Amino acid sequence: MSDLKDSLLSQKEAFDAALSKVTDSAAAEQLRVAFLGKKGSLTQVLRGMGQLSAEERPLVGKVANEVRSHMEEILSARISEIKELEKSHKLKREVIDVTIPSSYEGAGARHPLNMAINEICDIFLGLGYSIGEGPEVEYDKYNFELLRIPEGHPSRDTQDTFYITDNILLRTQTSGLQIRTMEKQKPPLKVICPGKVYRSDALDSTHSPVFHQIEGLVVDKGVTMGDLVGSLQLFAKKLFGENTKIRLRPHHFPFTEPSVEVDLTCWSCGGKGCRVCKGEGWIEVLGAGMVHPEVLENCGIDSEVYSGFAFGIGVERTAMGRYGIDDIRLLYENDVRFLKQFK
Ligand code: 2U9
Repeated sequence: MSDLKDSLLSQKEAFDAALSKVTDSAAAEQLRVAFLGKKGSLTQVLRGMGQLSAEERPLVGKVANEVRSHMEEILSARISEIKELEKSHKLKREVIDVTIPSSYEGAGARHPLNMAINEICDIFLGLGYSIGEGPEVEYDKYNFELLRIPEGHPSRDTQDTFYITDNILLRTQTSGLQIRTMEKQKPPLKVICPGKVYRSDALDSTHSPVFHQIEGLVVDKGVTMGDLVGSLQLFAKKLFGENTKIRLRPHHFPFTEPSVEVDLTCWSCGGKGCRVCKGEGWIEVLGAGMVHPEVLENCGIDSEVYSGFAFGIGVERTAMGRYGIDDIRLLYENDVRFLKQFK
């Protein structure tokens, strides 16, 4: 009996000594398991009680209970102390010095291309158009076929593009979106589609293999070239000022007939001729035309009943004119010294 009692007391001493070295929660838990756990050393000692006589058992049991309660109490007191200490260390570690000078560089600015897109879209929203957006990865059918640009057509060369498979490509124009709109909705239709387009062009001061377009489409009964000219005239005045005039030159696009290229009076000299317009007085900004009847029919629209006009605006060119940028590459380099100027 006295052996067991001695073991219990030496367990207590060993526990007290070990506890005095415990400084964190993990070590406290280890200690609990080592002494009080199922396989802990105190538990092992208590197993020996089965061999004691009926008289001895309550006496040793009393000591055993005292030792166990003692261990549990001082361990839980130590754990509370450690928790408090850990909390105060954490608070000290995470303290934020609000007096340290900030590395904040100020709010960013909208990119000039997005500024131009927003400005142009706002004008057409004001004219009752809705805005459509669609996939940059497009089927050949939507990018070329339904727009009267079959395989082998020379205009596929000028729009040489990046193919993903034989019939899936990076769109060269946003027109696929207008086709999808016509397939889904019956006229009257008035949409503009802004977005990125891709062509296999080398990068220089005026060309980029990725650029932005805004294409517009209006389809209704009795839409005429006069409506197209009036709409573009209004657009030019809103974007570049009341004195801006437009000039139409005959052109060819497979998807419109007749087709035109549209020049605006130079935003720099107002038409007199200067360095910006290379002495011309005019700057080419967009292309347009009456939607080819076959394109309407390709989308299930009766070309005997409906007609429409379409136009395409090069966003880079417009932004460069609007904000006086002389090299397209500046728009893609993301140099903050350049971008900061548009705040
Ligand atoms: C449908 C039918 C016709 C869209 C049009 C142009 C003329 C045009 C250029 C402007 C500068 C491309 O970004 S650019 O290089 N675009 O000249 N785009 S008419 O005609 C359509 C569109 C959709 C269903």
